[in-house]
Amino acid sequence: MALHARQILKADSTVHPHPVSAAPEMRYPLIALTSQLQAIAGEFRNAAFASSLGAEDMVVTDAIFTQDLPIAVFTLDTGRLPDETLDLLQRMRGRYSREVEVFRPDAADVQGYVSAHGANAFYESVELRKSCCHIRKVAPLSRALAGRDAWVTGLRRAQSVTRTDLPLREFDAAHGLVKFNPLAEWSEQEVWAYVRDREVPYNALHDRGYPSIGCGPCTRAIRHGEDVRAGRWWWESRDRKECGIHLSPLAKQTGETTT
Ligand code: ADX
Ligand code: SF4
Repeated sequence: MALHARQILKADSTVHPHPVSAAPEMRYPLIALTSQLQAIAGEFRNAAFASSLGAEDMVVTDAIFTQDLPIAVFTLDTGRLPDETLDLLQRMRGRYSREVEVFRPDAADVQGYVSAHGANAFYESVELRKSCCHIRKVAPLSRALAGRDAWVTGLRRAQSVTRTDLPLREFDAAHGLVKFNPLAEWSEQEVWAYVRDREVPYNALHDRGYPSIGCGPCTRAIRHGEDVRAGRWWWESRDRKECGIHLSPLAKQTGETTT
């Protein structure tokens, strides 16, 4: 199955995000997204979408829930999520008839880390940061994907220097599953055009300078002109800012996270 979003419906990311006269499908590739999700659900009986509850992921969730596609939606509650993210999860219950499944870290692993290093030891070194992410995100993700035959993300190429080669479909060797990134080609403007048009609920932090949102202690607002992921793990260098849930096959061999 070939997924070529721009061949199905061409949308120009340079178009103003909210032109009153343009039809929605001219401002974001809705038909392409719908076709991709339907194709995934048709090919895989047990696919799941991983949602961080960020704006991109609200787009994909809205498309899955409103079309009632047989793709499960889950989130990883690390135990360090901002209140605004938990509030969004609550608001979604009033909006959609389907539930977001929540996976949490192993309590003993969290306790072990906190006793050995301290609750906020992730500021001290990249190793301690990655091991916190491993316990709170990577291990719960493996549990969330157990028994699945494909998974879907809300990753976009334009988000980061580590994501510029992101394919629409790839094989995730780390989990032994096909992985889909249906928003790979979407621009930030297209994401927001969808959210505004369809009045999709979104995280209140997005209106306070947080384009990318992860755990509370590891996310800050960005300043004018900074890149969209500048507020994630801001004390680390740009090419390292990944939590380890998106591990490329090459990276698996070398033990590094890349995308
Ligand atoms: S991260 O690796 O830096 O944390 P980012 O926040 O950009 O990732 O999100 C990229 C994609 O990873 C999301 O679109 C989503 O598919 C997945 N993801 C990230 N965080 C979570 C989470 N807490 N729960 C579920 N999926 C997540
Ligand atoms: Fe831990 Fe920060 Fe990673 Fe969250 S983002 S799991 S708090 S290191």
